[in-house]
Amino acid sequence: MGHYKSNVRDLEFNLFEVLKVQERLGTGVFAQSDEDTVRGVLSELNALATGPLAESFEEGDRTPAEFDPKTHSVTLPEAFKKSYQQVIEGEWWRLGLPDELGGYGIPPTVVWAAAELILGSNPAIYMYMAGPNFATILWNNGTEEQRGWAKLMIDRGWGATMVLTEPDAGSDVGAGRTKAVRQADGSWHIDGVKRFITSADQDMTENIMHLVLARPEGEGVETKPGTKGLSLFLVPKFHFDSETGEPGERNGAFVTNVEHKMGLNASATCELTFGQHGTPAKGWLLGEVHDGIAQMFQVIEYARMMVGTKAIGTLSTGYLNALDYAKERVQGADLTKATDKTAPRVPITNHPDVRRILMLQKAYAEGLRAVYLYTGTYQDQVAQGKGAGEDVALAEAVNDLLLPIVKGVGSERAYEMLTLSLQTLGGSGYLQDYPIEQYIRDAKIDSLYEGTTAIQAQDFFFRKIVRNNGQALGHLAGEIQKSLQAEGADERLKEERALVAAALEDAQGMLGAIFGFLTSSQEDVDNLYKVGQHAVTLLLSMGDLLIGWMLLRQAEVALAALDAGSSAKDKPFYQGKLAAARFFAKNVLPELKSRRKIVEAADNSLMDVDVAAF
Ligand code: ST9
Ligand code: FAD
Repeated sequence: MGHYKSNVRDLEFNLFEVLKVQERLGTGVFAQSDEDTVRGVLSELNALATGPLAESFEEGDRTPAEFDPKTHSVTLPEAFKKSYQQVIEGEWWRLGLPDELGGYGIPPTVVWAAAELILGSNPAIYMYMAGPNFATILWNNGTEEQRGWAKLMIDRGWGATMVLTEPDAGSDVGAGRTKAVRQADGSWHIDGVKRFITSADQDMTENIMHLVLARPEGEGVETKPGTKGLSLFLVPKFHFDSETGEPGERNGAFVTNVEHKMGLNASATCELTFGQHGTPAKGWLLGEVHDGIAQMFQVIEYARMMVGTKAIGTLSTGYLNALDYAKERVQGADLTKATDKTAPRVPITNHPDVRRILMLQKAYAEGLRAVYLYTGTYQDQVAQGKGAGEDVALAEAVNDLLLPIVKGVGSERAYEMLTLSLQTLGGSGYLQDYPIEQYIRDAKIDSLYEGTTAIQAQDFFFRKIVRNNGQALGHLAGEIQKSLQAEGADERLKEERALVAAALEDAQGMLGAIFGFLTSSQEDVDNLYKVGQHAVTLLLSMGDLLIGWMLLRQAEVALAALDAGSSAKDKPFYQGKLAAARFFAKNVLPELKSRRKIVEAADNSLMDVDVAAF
């Protein structure tokens, strides 16, 4: 038995019973797919994920990627490579491609549901599958010749990387010093050292296309500071025949170190050095335009959604492993019989505190899954609207608003809840006999890469709310209000509905206070520090509000299904939906009130503390 416990029933519940993805299938850009295709995709991929993909999860951890400094090469464990080959041979990477590049015309909601299965069972495999997906960046932004390279990347199964970070440029990408100098043949020589680059070498693909941010300089090039001065260059590991893709000479981009990490050990995290080992690192400007950061953000937006989905998928399997254990583990007497030393010993699921931590894990795992899939519905709208030539500005803005929640809240809560998954197993959870300690180590990275939580929170407030004039947020609040006030709403959920309404009010109050700090910063610039102090609280609170709302919507669907007479198999599933919504509304949402009070009472005493006093 592999470690991975998927939840296809919940994926299908979200897709078909709550979000009604079937209404979009078979229409417009999704004309190729129908409900059977989608159920088939999930069921086939589930078999692969719980079987062959999960199989090498542990070995990838215990036998990490190996680095040979003499050849600048990385070798991965055999079992891991076998798992990777199976997902490649099954052509699962096609799921994320547009039709014209050989995709299946499946809505993004479904693609993300499918992605959860790979990301939950063996996330490093997903990371190495970047080639075809990143080829779409060349396809969408490249010259005619570069669009041909995109096809080669897909047809020949190349790997790909996103290369931003440098030793002195992490969150602050604009501090990057790697430079690019134009050559007479139109190519560029890249020079510099990048660090922490995922998949920068491996022994599974014939070539790797690095998507590199560097600062162009030289005659006729205007050198600008910050992110706006960066351009995106295509730097292959091997030069290749532009027509056939046949690899030729080695290019001068060499892996010069592989990091020893806390987790996600099968995913090679590399230092990548350009042009400093006797061979020039030749790159080609993407699309022949100096618009690197905007182009790279097309990759980053995808990767942020992926990281959130990875965290949430890991939490889900962590919870389900903990649940299985708890049902079997017998320890102690029922609390009501605790004084009777001869009372029968009971499964730990009888203990109120074990129930508390299990229900908290369940509510967050299922609530966050609902949030990422809900985000996917806006990506569906964007794809469908673009296909029909419609204005998709609002759907794009709502998707943009939700991304830091999926990524920032997903990663923070998943890590927090996974510690409760471990706690459920008692001392056994601390052992490598169970997968949870690895889940925790593998999931910690999710709040760090693709922008730390602090960066997500600032992105959420400054860019996605303030710069958008609150339009996307207004739409979302309107959707919540609308569903809370819907006619004929089930009276049995009245209390939960009131708690979600109160949470919405508290979240809006919190936002109002933070917005006030921003406005007053025009008179006293230090008030910006108050925004900075509380941005993460705002992000996490908005996340809790969305989770509470999603769980309530699910409970409404579940109640209707129970009323209609659900099967014996489905009954506990729907009852579980009700229980999670009730628990979350009563035990988590009221916390927003005190968080709001804290934010409203913000001062800058924290900023006045001398660093020496910390
Ligand atoms: C990393 C990689 O960490 C981790 C692992 C990757 C693995 C990849 C594997 C993928 C696998 C795929 C497989 C597919 C398989 C499919 C199978 C299917 C089943 N949104 O605010 P300003 C742009 S990588 C959009 O002034 P600063 C925008 O152009 C490293 N665009 O920024 C803007 O201009 P304008 C990740 C945005 O103060 C311009 O930037 N590193 C956004 O100069 C300037 O904006 C990070 O994430 C946005 N949200 O710089 C860095 N924001 O305003 C984190 C900005 O005119 N740091 N732009 O529109 C940040 O994000 C900083 O906030 C900063 C600040 C760098 C943007
Ligand atoms: P720093 O930016 O130094 O941050 C340190 C702390 O300060 C954090 O808590 C941060 O939140 C906080 N902080 C920094 N600036 C601010 C601010 N302005 N406001 C508030 N708080 C702030 N990069 C790539 O380019 N490609 C990859 O493929 C890639 N893969 C990675 C894989 C792994 C395993 C790791 C560990 C990293 C990877 N990265 C990659 C780099 C990753 O994106 C960065 O580590 C991340 O963006 C944070 O940068 P940093 O590590 O330099 O931290």
